[in-house]
Amino acid sequence: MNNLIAMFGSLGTFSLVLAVLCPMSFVQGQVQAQQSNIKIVSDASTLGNKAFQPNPLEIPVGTTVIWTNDDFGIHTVTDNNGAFESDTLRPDDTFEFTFNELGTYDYHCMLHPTMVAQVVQHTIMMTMVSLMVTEKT
Ligand SMILES: [Cu+2]
Repeated sequence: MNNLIAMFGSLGTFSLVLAVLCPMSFVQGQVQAQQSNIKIVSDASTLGNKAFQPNPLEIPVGTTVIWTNDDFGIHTVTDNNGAFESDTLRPDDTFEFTFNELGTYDYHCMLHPTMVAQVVQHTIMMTMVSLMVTEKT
């Protein structure tokens, strides 16, 4: 019986801690989710679908993605359907684009067409949840 009380006691504490921590980590997650990074890795021109990391990148709606050219060569970030297109990126150059429309974005490097990758927006359900949170804050 004492064990049971102790168990409920710690459960209560546990849920209290959860209740306090969850909204914070949820909001924190939202803030972090607003920006995401992709690297063009070293030797990218030979790496095909591993040239852009991470690939695929999954993001909630409204996220700004920042590409950084960590390679020694020059590259571009070019959407296959024209949604976005960088200038030529020299080493350490960056390019950013904010994704506001749900969908899957295939992109490549114009100078090395074998360099391909994908940015995927979350599902409609996830988008609705993130919109609700955004409106509240
Ligand atoms: Cu390239």
